Amino acid sequence: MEEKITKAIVRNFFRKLEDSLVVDVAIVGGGPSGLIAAKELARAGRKVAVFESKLAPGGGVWGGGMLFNEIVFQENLTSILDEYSINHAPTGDGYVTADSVEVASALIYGAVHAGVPIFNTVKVEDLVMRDGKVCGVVINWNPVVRLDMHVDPLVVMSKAVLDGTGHPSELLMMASNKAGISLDTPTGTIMGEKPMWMESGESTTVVNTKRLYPGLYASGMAANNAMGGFRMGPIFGGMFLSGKKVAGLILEDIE
Ligand code: 48H
Repeated sequence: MEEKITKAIVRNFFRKLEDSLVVDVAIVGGGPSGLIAAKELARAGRKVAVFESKLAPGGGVWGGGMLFNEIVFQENLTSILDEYSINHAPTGDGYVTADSVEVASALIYGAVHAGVPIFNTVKVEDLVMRDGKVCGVVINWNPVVRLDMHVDPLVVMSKAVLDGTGHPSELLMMASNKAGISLDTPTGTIMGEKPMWMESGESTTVVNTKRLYPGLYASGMAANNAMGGFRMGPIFGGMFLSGKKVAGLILEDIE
């Protein structure tokens, strides 16, 4: 029995990995915007893989507000929650609340069930760039990176790469600092996230969601950090809309 169980896991994991070495879209970060984009792109028939450095995808959803595990959405966006069969309760003043554990697990299930492999505990540590375009990601086990082990990474090639890494916008940082390229921001560099202003942050998250360089897109807080948007705390409508928007932009570009 021991041999069968081990063989089953090894075979199927490597089948999944080998099948994901060349994809249409490599999504980096399994936060809400990345997971929503993943499901949308897979539903549109694209080959997608998500790379998430933590053991549990879901990003900043799980913790709700200050570890109170509820998050808030605009009442006019409940159709997206309904799409994922997420329960929600009206606050009576234009918003709804949802259990953050239910939201995180629904988004993860939504992506995986749509056919997207999520490689958890895998950190993207670099980009592949060729002829003025981002065309892949460099991956390693996160524990290897955290333990500072001197281990060379592997590579996944893709037509598009999404930086869904949240506040630090890690991939855009790499592109800007390491490759020295000019991003499509007013300064050509990462402008830096601004302080809390919920209303502005919610709307600019969607506006800021865009292609920043050929082959390289940003969603959610990564897009806000790049474009100098305000933060918005534990309201997630903007993150959901950002994931949907970036999926549409990528689809248009890689058609
Ligand atoms: C692999 C990586 C890497 C890497 C990071 O932060 P997230 O939840 O992402 P968003 O932008 O979809 O959602 C933001 C939201 O959760 C939030 O923080 C809000 C609304 N904040 C408002 C406020 O005021 O603070 O998820 C990003 C994910 C995480 O799971 C990281 O572990 C992962 O990306 N990640 N994965 N390789 N190099 N870097």
